Amino acid sequence: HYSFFPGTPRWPSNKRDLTYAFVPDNSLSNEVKNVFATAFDRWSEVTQLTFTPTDSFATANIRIGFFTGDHGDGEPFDGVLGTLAHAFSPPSGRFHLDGDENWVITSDITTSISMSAIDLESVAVHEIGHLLGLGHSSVEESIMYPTISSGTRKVELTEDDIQGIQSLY
Ligand code: TQI
Ligand code: ZN
Ligand code: ZN
Repeated sequence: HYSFFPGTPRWPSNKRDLTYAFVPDNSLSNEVKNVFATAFDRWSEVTQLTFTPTDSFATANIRIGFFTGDHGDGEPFDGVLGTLAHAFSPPSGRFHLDGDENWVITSDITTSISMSAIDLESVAVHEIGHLLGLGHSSVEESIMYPTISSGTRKVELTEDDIQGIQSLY
């Protein structure tokens, strides 16, 4: 079953159109940016929320960046595997990914990826759930389940994820 963070933080009802920016903007390919756009779409399809990219990271609601090791927020990354990414509950909008991971991009669900490779979209869909206020779920098939088997791609929201987000928004 789905869960929320303590106190059930969420984006306020007058803030359902959210913007996101990549920091630093010039270092990411359009292919990578498209993966995030697709991941955001999966959540906007089942809610009233919209997600729009912006170049102005000073005003963006959600800030996405790749960092390695200690990057100044007290939650250092740890090199290959271990922690892959972290996102903070609303209205923080901080979404950091571990630049040391072997990130892969594939749209092909049948492609098996090597053991140390991490499917970027799978992690993005999970972390966006956290950015929106979802905690972890006890349903193993759900996006918000706290572990994923290595070499797995999991990007489709389950009924549990949808019920969770629809009870928040
Ligand atoms: N990062 C953890 C996560 O996002 C960070 C974390 C630990 C956390 N405990 C938390 C976040 C409690 C919110 C609340 O869950 S991770 C997966 C999964 C991670 C793990 O790098 O371990 C995914 C990031 F589910 F596959 F294990 C993304 Cl998809
Ligand atoms: Zn961080
Ligand atoms: Zn998580």
